Amino acid sequence: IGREATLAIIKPDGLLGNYTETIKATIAHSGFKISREKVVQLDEEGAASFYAEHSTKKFFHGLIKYMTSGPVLVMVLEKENAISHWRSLIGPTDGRKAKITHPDSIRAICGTDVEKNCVHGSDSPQSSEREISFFFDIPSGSQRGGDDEHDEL
Ligand code: DAT
Ligand code: MG
Repeated sequence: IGREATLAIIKPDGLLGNYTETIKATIAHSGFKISREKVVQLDEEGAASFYAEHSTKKFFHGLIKYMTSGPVLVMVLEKENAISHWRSLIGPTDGRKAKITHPDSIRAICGTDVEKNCVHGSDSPQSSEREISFFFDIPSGSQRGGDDEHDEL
């Protein structure tokens, strides 16, 4: 298994609640390299497109409202097994349940409930490729996701 890249997002409540330093310390201690990062204010269209797979779910509207409620910090994390390692560090989707079943996970520390869960992680190589190119230029130069003026903070 070679080096892999995954997309991580610190969602609006995570940024607002000053969890960025704690989360970045976990990222560094766990051996990831942050190869790209930027702060983005998603609009409704962008958030809906990013979460298109959930567009028929009843929580979709709330999810879009939450994800557009303030800026997010988007990062590309690289290491061996980055996708599954980051998913295991963030813990289960429901931040409230995470506090009981995975108390050391990031969502247990900064998540509130199943909607406001503070962080995102790609769930497969296919989604990580799609999600990274949604926010960042890929080397061939195609553009998606907008707001690239705020690249590389
Ligand atoms: P994950 O973010 O763990 O991959 P997911 O892809 O199933 O979870 O859902 C995407 C986001 O949608 C999730 O981070 C928070 C929100 N969400 C998921 N299930 C929900 C629910 N039952 N009620 C409210 N929001 C939900
Ligand atoms: Mg998901």
